[in-house]
Amino acid sequence: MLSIFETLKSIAFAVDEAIKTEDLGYASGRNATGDDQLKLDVRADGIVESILSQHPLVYSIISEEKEEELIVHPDGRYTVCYDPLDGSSIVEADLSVGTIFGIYEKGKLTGSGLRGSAYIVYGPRLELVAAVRGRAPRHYRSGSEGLFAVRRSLRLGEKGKLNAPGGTQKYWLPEHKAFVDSLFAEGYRLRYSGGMVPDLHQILVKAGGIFSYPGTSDKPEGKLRALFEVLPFALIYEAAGGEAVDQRGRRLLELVPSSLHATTPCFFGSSYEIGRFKEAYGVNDG
Ligand code: AHM
Ligand code: MG
Repeated sequence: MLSIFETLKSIAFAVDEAIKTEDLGYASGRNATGDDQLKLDVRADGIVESILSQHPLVYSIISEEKEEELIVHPDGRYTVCYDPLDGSSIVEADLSVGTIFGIYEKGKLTGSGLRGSAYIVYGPRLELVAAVRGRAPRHYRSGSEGLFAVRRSLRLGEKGKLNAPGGTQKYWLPEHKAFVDSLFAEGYRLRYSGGMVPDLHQILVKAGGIFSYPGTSDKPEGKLRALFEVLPFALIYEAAGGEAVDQRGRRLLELVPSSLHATTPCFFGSSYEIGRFKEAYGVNDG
């Protein structure tokens, strides 16, 4: 597992270089979910595929940008699900974007099969966060010697100050609007860029708050994909001492996605905010 995390560092530098220097226009295709693809989505996908597929522990890779699983080492142990360029719609505005990885036991593409996860943030600095279950996530930041680990591991406090509410407000359910309004009434600050990687990273680095992407009247199952986006962050938030639940208050790490590209409502935060969410929605599981 640790050697896979090492491989992600090379991916970080290669994709960062592509974002900084390559064409931002649209490609001719659409991805597996029907989104228009940027040339950069395709390029980032190619970089991740070519580097990850060289690692002998990787049995297969599955990209958010592709329909099918690609088996690369039949004797390998893990399936790596990845979103090569999350938030690509905001890259033209030069906002931070990211790459997300979920490392699953081969044949177990479920919350319980997830063994480790990581994400890269392409911002003013290049950063990487990697975690296995039960150990505080390690935070790496770029410097003159490449990517180096910062001394402090990431840990969420009991309560934060930031609120990152996703989805189109017009379609929020009344209980969601009441919940978000109640946090602002308590003094929470809005921090939402439209990129889940920097938005969730900010809450982790500042040690508390909540990110939500709920089920809405137009998208009852939310927008974010379970295997590529939601479960990897669920592991990282739990490893940091926070919580990650679905709209019924169930732990996301117990989720069994119905298909490779299935989406799920998701709420990530420190324990106070997740407790407030459960009260507002009248859910107690988990
Ligand atoms: P993408 O994988 O197509 O880039 O979409 C995922 C992104 C997340 O990073 C972000 O949290 C969300 O979409 C923003 O969606 P919205 O604009 O509906 O708030
Ligand atoms: Mg994405």
